Formats: sequence, C-alpha cells, structure tokens
Amino acid sequence: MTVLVLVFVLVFLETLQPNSRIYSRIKRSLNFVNKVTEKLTEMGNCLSFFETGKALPVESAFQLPSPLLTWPPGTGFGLGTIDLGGLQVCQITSFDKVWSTREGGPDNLGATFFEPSSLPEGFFMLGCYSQPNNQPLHGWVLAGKDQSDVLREPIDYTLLWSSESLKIKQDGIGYIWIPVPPDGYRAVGHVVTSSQEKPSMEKVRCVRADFTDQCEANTWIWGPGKTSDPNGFNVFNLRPKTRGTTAMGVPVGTFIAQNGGKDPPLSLVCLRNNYLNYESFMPNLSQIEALIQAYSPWVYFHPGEAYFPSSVSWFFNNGALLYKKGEESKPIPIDSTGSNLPQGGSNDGAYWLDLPVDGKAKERVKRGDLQSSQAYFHIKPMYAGTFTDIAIWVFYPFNGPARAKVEFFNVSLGKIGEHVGDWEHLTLRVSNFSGELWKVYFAQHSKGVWVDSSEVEFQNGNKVVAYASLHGHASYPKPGLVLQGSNGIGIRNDTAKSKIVMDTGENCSIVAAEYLNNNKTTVVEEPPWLNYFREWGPKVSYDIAEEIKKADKHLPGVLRKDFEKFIRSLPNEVLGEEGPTGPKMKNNWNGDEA
Ligand SMILES: *C1O[C@H](CO)[C@@H](O)[C@H](O)[C@H]1NC(C)=O
Ligand SMILES: *[C@@H]1O[C@H](CO)[C@@H](O)[C@H](O)[C@H]1NC(C)=O
Ligand SMILES: *[C@@H]1O[C@H](CO)[C@@H](O)[C@H](O)[C@H]1NC(C)=O
Ligand SMILES: *[C@@H]1O[C@H](CO)[C@@H](O)[C@H](O)[C@H]1NC(C)=O
Ligand SMILES: *[C@@H]1O[C@H](CO)[C@@H](O)[C@H](O)[C@H]1NC(C)=O
Ligand SMILES: CC(=O)N[C@H]1CO[C@H](CO)[C@@H](O)[C@@H]1O
Repeated sequence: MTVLVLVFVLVFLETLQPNSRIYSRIKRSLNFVNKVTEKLTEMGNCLSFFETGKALPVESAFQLPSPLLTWPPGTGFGLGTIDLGGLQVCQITSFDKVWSTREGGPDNLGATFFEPSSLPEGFFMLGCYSQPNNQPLHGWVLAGKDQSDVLREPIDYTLLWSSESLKIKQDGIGYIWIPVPPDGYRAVGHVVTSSQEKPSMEKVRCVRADFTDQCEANTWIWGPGKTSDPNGFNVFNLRPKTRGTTAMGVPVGTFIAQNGGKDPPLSLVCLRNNYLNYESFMPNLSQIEALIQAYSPWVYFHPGEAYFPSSVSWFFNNGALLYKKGEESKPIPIDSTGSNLPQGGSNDGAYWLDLPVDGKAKERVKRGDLQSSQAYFHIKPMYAGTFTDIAIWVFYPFNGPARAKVEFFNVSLGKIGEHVGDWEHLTLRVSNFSGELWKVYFAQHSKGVWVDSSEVEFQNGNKVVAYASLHGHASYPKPGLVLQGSNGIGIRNDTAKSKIVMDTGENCSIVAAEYLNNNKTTVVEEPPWLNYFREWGPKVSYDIAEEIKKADKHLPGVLRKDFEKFIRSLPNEVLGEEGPTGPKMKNNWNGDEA
C-alpha cells in the first residue's frame, strides 16, 4: 500500500516542474518522512535488541577465574612469541569489532567478526577472527613478524561474500575478502570490512608457501540459518589437516568462509613450523608442575558410584593377575610397578590381566581405592609446539554394569557393559605463548567433546571440574543425564556432584613427556606398566539373551520387545566383551583427540 502511494507521488512529481513550489514542498516533506522512517528503523532495531533480552555472551571477554601464574623460568615457554624458524609469531587476543549478525549460527544468536588490534611493533595481521555470539569472546589470531621475506602484501583482494542482500538482523553490512597472494605465497586468513571498498594492501600479509601447511574446516561458526546448510554460505574454524605430536601444522586462529558446494577447495592454509627444535617452546619439568598445579581437574563421582579408581600399584599389590594364553591355570601376581609385565609388542591376545580369583579379594579390588588413586599425566607438544597437551589418565579396576532407561524405568543391565580394567582420560590444551588453558577434552570412551575454557566449570581458582558417569566413568563437563538412544529407551550416563571427588593434581604422577628426553638424558622415566601393550581385562563372553531375560523381569510386558531390540542394536564397545588396552595404545597418545 505505502509502496503504491509512493509510486503515485513519484509519478506525480515527475509531471511537475522541478521549480514549482508544490514540487519542493512535497520533496521536503518526503525527505522528512524518510528521515523519520530511518530513525524509527534504528530505534526498532534497538528495541528489538532489548526485547530479545540481555547482552549477547560475545559482548564480554572471557577470563579464567584466577589470574595466570608467573610461570617458573624455562626456555621458550610462556614468553609471548614463538619462532617458527624464520617467522616470529605472537598470539593476539585484543580485537576491534568489524561486523556482526544477530541471527543464524549456533543458538540462532549470530556471530561477530573482529580485526586483531594493538599488534606489537613490527608484527602484521595475517587474518581476521570470528566466533559465534553464544559464547563469551575467547579467541586469538597469530600475527607475524618477518625475518627473511617470509611475509608479503597481497596483490589484490577477491570479494568472497557480502551480507548486503541478507534479510536478517545485523549491525551494518559485512564484506569478506580473500587476499590474492603474490606468486609463491599463500593467504592464511580473510579480511572483513564494513564497507564495500577493497581493503588496502598493507592491511594484511600473505605467507611464503614453505611456511604453510594444509588445513581443514572444523567447527561451525556461522551461517544464515539455524543449522549449517551445506549448499549455502558457512563460516568455520580452521585447523591443520595433519595433527599429532610430530605434525608441523600451526593453526592461525583465523576462520574460513565458504559459498557452499561439496568439499569446496579451501582458499586458505595454516602455518608450518620450520624450526626443528620446536621443543624449546614447550614447558620444562618445573613449568609442567606449575601447569598441573594451576589447572589439574577435580573429578566428581556420582553419589551412587560403587566402582572407584585406584592407583595401578594398588591394583597390582592387591591381587591383580597376569594370564598367559595356553597357561590359563597358572596366572602370576604382578609387582607394584608392573616390571614383570611383558613389555612392548602388540595387542595380540597372548596375555591379559584379571581380578584376583578369590571371591572376597575380587569384590574388594573391583571397588577400587580412591585413597590410593593417582592420576597419570602425559605431556606432549601439539600444533608443532605452539600448544601443550596434558592428557590425564585415571585407572579404574572395574567398569560397572551399564544401566538403561526404558520410559520411566531404570534397568540394570547385569553383565552388559561390565569389564575389568577401565582407562579414562581428560586432556588440557594450554597455549605455549602464555600458558593459558585454552580448551579441555572430555573423553567418553571412543568419542568425546572439546569444550572451550569459557564453557568449562572451574573451582579453587583455575582447576577444571569434570564429572565421571556412574559405573562407566566417561567424563562430562556438566552434571546430569546423557541418554544414548532414542524413543524413550537408552543407555543412561548419569553424572552428579557428590561429596566424593578426586583431585587429580594431588599425588599425581608424570608418566611420559617424550619431548624432554634426548639421547643423553631421560628426564621422565616411563613406568613399566605403561609399556604393557595387551589388555587390562579378560575377554568375557556372556549369554546376551540370558542378561536380557533377567533385566526384562523388571519391565511391563509392552516394553519388553522394544527393549530387547534396543539392546541387540548396541555396538560391541557398549556390550563390553573386550578388556581395554592401556593409554599408550590409544590413538591420542601420539595423535590429536577425536
Ligand atoms: C611450547 O612450550 C614448550 C615448553 O616450554 C616449549 O618447549 C615449546 O618450544 C613451546 N613451543 C613453542 C612453539 O614455543
Ligand atoms: C627449567 O628451566 C629453568 C631455566 O633454564 C631452570 O632454572 C630449571 O631448573 C628447569 N627445570 C627443570 C626441572 O629442568
Ligand atoms: C533412575 O536412576 C537415576 C540415577 O540414579 C535416579 O535419579 C532416578 O530417580 C531413577 N529413577 C527411578 C524411576 O528409579
Ligand atoms: C602417592 O602415590 C604413591 C603411589 O601409589 C604412593 O606410594 C604414595 O603413598 C602416595 N602418597 C601420598 C601422599 O598419598
Ligand atoms: C639419537 O639416537 C638415535 C638412535 O640411536 C639416532 O638415530 C639419532 O640420530 C640420535 N640423535 C641425536 C641428536 O644424537
Ligand atoms: C554418549 C555417551 O557418553 N555414551 C556412553 C554412555 O555409557 C556407555 C556405557 O558406559 C558408553 O559406552 C557410552 O559411550
């Protein structure tokens, strides 16, 4: 309607003489109406923002609950800059906001795009930063300082995308550019602007190809919809494609924007560490101990837990036995460090461990011994020495039976899910630039989740809080019930905050830090049990039909069929017929977490 009236007015104006009085009066009032409409829209935007409630999480910057410690002296750790072998980099955590959306992305709260600010003298921007609005601002990008023509200005920019035609709530309009690098150089980050003018060439630097490595899109930061649309526009975090203790890729902290399509080629790369002696940026033993004191997790057990952790030595000293295939009738006791366990080899089924044979001793060992329990720490370089991963392993002599939820009923699954010997872990990822805890990995059997520090629960300063699930001991960042299943039937993973807690930093034991050792000195001696590569529990076989029949007794008839079907669909890992192997046999010993 308004549009029609406007069109008529415009047509009418066209027919008038420009210098006529009526023309200029109408034009003046139209201008006025225009101004008022503009103001109203602005106010409307403000109002709708107030209506939608509180400030967005991203509007405040995350800080650990306690200030960072002054780390003890070492070599290169925690000094703020890292030399990648001819390219110095530092982590920038102060940002100027460039553009933000208030819709789309995780929780439909939008995302914000930032430019790094306050770069130290001589350092250049390598790309912009972006993150979802549903989390406090907690990010970094690397800035680079050239030593030998490793950095060069781009020769042009390509406009990848702009939000001009986007019909969603946004603050201004965003333009995302790809720097066009000179020959032999690559772009490692996008530039974001709030105007359609090309950024200046001095804005950013491209990196010589020999200092770059392949990367991949990781977690989703933003897209116009509430979930990522593979055919639409998306923004992701970037991480090196090859990751692990010997991989040389270094993430830049930048993001990648993509215009849809199946596996589009990436317009950006990561950095590569060419400094062979990268261990010099890693913490030395005194610094590792300080990091453990700063961040070591508290693990809370469920009030109903019956199967607690113990130290490995307690397990051995209290009657655990080593079995050899073919000599099953002659198991042997294990000494307290495991020095009589077979060392190395492969998990070939030739040996396994088990609980004591005697019924009473067996029941006692199954329940573990929290008092003696010890957490075992493995310290390793990640992202070519720019981060330190601290993997924290906890041993439980026994993994209790799984429990299922069938509509309103709790069902204990008997032998299903039980196994002897249970190795669980958490991993802390610490920045080598500052020593700040960046993320925590909560392992849940063969899966797990990375949780940003800004979403982690802390206590006693910067100590991480974790919850071990009832009987299964998987780690979770929050208490509550996680159900594995659907349609009202699933395996229960219950966690809760009880008075029973393990402080993993108390009487902890650093069992491996390979990077500290060299041919002349062994700084961290590995305990013999760590190099036992076979299973920590026997293969069990039970009659699944029998177990289902026992569990069925507690269920009304109408639910039994669905319950049976569900149990039979469970993967082997949950059925728990294999004893687990130790920490060194897991992929994350040398690789990245999932
Ligand atoms: C990370 O910190 C460790 C411990 O100080 C150090 O050896 C390593 O060189 C650091 N990495 C980088 C790239 O600075
Ligand atoms: C760590 O390095 C510092 C400085 O070189 C040194 O004083 C300290 O003794 C080292 N700590 C260990 C345990 O090697
Ligand atoms: C099922 O088990 C959970 C966790 O132990 C408990 O909180 C809940 O009350 C139980 N439900 C029933 C119906 O017994
Ligand atoms: C620490 O753990 C070791 C190994 O289990 C044990 O021998 C020692 O008594 C423990 N120390 C304390 C103070 O708990
Ligand atoms: C350390 O020893 C290994 C095997 O003996 C050898 O290949 C390597 O070159 C040695 N490294 C140094 C730095 O001496
Ligand atoms: C999602 C999840 O953590 N599921 C776990 C629930 O508990 C069973 C049994 O302990 C595990 O096997 C699942 O991985």
